[in-house]
Amino acid sequence: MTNVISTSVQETATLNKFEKLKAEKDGLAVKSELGHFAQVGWEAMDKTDRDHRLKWLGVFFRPVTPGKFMLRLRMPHGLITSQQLRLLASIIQRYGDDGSGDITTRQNIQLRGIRLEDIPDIFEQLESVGLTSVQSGMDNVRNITGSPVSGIDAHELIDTRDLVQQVQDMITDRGQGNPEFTNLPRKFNIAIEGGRDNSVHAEINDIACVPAYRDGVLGFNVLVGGFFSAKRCEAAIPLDAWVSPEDVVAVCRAILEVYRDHGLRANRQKSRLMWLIDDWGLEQFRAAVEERMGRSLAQAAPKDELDWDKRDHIGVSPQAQAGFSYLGIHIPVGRLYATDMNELARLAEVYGTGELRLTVEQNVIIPHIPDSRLEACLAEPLLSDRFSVNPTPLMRSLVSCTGAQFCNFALIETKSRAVALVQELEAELEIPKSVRMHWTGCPNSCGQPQVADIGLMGTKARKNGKAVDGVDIYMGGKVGKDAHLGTCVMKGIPCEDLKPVLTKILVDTFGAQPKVSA
Ligand code: SRM
Ligand code: SF4
Repeated sequence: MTNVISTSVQETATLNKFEKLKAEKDGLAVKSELGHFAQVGWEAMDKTDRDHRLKWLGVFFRPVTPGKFMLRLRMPHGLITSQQLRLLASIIQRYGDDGSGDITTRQNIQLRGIRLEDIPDIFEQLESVGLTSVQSGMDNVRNITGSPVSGIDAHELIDTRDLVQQVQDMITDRGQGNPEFTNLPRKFNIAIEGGRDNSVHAEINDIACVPAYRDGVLGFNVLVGGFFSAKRCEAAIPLDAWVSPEDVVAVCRAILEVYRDHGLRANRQKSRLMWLIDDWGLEQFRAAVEERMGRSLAQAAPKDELDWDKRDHIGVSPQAQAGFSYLGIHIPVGRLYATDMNELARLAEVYGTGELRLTVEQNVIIPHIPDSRLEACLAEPLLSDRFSVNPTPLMRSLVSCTGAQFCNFALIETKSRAVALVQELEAELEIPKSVRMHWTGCPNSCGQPQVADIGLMGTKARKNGKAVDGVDIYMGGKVGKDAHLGTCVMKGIPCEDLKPVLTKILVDTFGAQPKVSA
């Protein structure tokens, strides 16, 4: 497969390990070798193909669980049908206790326990229901996010579902894999928001399109360069450009091409888009984007329309369509098993139209429930025995990255610890309103601690002269309108000492009170 990156970039950059492996062979090339890998097995196959290139197909070797791969799908806009969800359930079901799924912080699903020899068959099945996992890892564009209530939100400005699909189709050549965009300098995030409440955390994406009126016409202001990394975190900055919905695909393409051909490649710590913008200055960057588009960009509208607090969509909400509601179901830290997926699919079919949506808070929404069917739906055992539509204040907003259970970068276990600690805190405290706690197992910040009311980032702390599991604590993250990033307020708190520290924060800052025992 040809690699379209210009040779001059390859020649001039000091090639680090990742640039070398991409230059030697495009990641997508492994698509035609899956049969061979299945034959030789994961232990004998080429290590670079196994550990790195397979990620171009969304297949992740997990050093923590060797031989049991993770499959990261693409779920544009977080939209999924009951048929698709049932297929995902059937895929993990065959792996027994090893099989599970996680809803990710990008409205997406990752499957666990996958055997390499099953991948060709799984890919065929995914294709048959219109799903793909292509280009979901390494130096590719991640799942493209959009408001989870697009098309059903009475206050929505632009229905972005089609646009997000079009951008994904452009980047992945309709899910077949597109070598034009498989050798970016680094990962890349895109969000397209059409609602008023900034449901997608626009500010933490490399490209964010946010709704804005220009001369009375509704389109998008374009923000660029938002990202988190271990070394640096930045909110996106205005490109000072406004585009109509028809130009969204073109502007995304132009920015990606500029980034692909000019992004910094020598040092992976300095390869995200913002580093290029720093290097060139915004004016030069904007001019390069215009050149790629072959026309000048309109100046940004003076203000955008992100003027609401962020909603979490949990529980029942009326839809734009009279007589219908959507139901937000809380999935603790996004973890799903095959039985959960099948039950959620069943609920979507019985009470809705078979459609489901995923949120960046790792939850599920079932839309299109006739109001006359709500009572019966709410009485379903799944919503009392397993999940909730009215969770407790801390549990409601709990988000967590994968952590040590499956991720080799993790410095601590996150998901199970996050749930256990919330249960302990809620047993002792009355908490007047939801507090958004985000856990992330290492400084890569997949769990977005910087957007949280209280963010917890895994680290190694010292206690009695020994290294123990610990966290750095972030506070002050603001989401929705006027979003800004929180900052680190405490460092190196041992996890075993965390409960009293969080209790004090919840009491001092969030109005929590000790529960009066009966
Ligand atoms: Fe992430 C790498 C999981 C969202 C920043 N991320 C990883 C890897 C692939 C590392 C690895 O190979 O083990 C993790 C896979 C662990 C596993 O087995 O699940 C991983 N990231 C995740 C997910 C699953 C966390 C979650 O539990 O939800 C999210 C998947 C999203 C998706 O569907 O594609 C996830 N990662 C994020 C986000 C949040 C976001 O996009 O809003 C960020 C911060 C935003 C950003 O990227 O700017 C994020 N992940 C990173 C980074 C740091 C990037 C950097 O520029 O340095 C890495 C490390 C890297 O790329 O070198 C990373
Ligand atoms: Fe893994 Fe770290 Fe990302 Fe958590 S934040 S999923 S531990 S890379």
